[in-house]
Amino acid sequence: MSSLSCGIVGLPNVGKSTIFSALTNVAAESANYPFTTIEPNIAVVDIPDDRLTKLHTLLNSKKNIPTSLKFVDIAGLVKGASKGEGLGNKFLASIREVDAIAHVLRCFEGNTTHVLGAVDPIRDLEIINLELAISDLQILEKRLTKLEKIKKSGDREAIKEYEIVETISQLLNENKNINLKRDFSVNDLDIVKKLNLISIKPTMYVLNYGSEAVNKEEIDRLKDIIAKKNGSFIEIYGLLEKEIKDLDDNEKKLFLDEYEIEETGLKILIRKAYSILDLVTFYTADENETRAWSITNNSKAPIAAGKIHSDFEKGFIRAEIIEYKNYILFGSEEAAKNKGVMRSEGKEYIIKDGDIVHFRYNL
Ligand SMILES: Nc1nc2c(ncn2[C@@H]2O[C@H](COP(=O)(O)OP(=O)(O)OP(=O)(O)O)[C@@H](O)[C@H]2O)c(=O)[nH]1
Ligand SMILES: [Mg+2]
Repeated sequence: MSSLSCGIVGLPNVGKSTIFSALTNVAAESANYPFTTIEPNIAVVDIPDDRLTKLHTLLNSKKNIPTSLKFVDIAGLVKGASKGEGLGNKFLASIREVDAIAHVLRCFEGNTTHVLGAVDPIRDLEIINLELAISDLQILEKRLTKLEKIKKSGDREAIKEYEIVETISQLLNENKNINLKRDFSVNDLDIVKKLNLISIKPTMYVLNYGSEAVNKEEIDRLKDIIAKKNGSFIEIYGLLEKEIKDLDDNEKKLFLDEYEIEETGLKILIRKAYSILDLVTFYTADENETRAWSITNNSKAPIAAGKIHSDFEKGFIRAEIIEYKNYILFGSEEAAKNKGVMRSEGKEYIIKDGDIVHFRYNL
């Protein structure tokens, strides 16, 4: 099963590769000059999961397999990227391939060169979003030209898609954000998704702090602007986290306490990624293997079975479900079953976060 991917995006020299190295076990080159990164750095990270650890300890199974998230550290975009400036098209193509975007904003002062002179995260945010929108508009314009020809023949699907493409173009041209649930019916969503636009990818802003912080009023204004866009953000100290990464837990804690950081950037980012991608985790567990699986929220049981093996989806009979808290409370599948808290669910059942699932299927 391939992992979902999160692209690290932003202007050059804002600390993207530093954050990438802090979050993953892969070292990426970071240096005080723009365009240090050209080819994307890629790392797959196991998702830390306390529930999985507990289940594994309880069952003492041979294998313990967490889910994973792929991070892609993409080269910096500059003004004009959508017109090819600074290898922009190549970098935009990398962004188009990821499932979610972590948009890094430099919120630290200091000697690090800023491609635009002064540090100004609000300006930076608008520049990047404008480039992403223009890049999408170019795709939409090409599509409109093509659809115009097809729809002359009265092709219903082309007419429908034309309407959708026009709606999105208008929103982007007016610098409005696109809200899939608000702007489109469920039936239209497939058409929208096929366009593979960057502007509709789940996005989080990453406020990247350093020891020399940008002033608080500026940060508050930035947060207001993100809120107005219905966006979400996380706050991390990229460089600090990279530097303390290899310390032992006690030493690490001292540093984190000093900066009043309660949780590592990795955990914060993963939680946010799960929320913007609208994912939940379910588990399979036996003496052989305890394993976590991520799945889109509101998925039905056969879809979950299909995550494990496509044959399980085809041959799905039922799913036996124990809620996490009951599994831990009674200590085993057998005990939970005897206490009557194992439920048998059919193909309409919607998998809940934390379900421990035993699929029954016919091959
Ligand atoms: N003072 C300070 N410098 C930082 C911080 N985070 C990153 N830097 C420095 O900023 C410079 C650029 O960092 P990178 O991680 O290479 O930035 P990038 O966004 O990947 O840059 P490109 O790959 O060129 O687009 C490096 O010299 C880092 O050490 C920080 O919090 N404080
Ligand atoms: Mg870089």
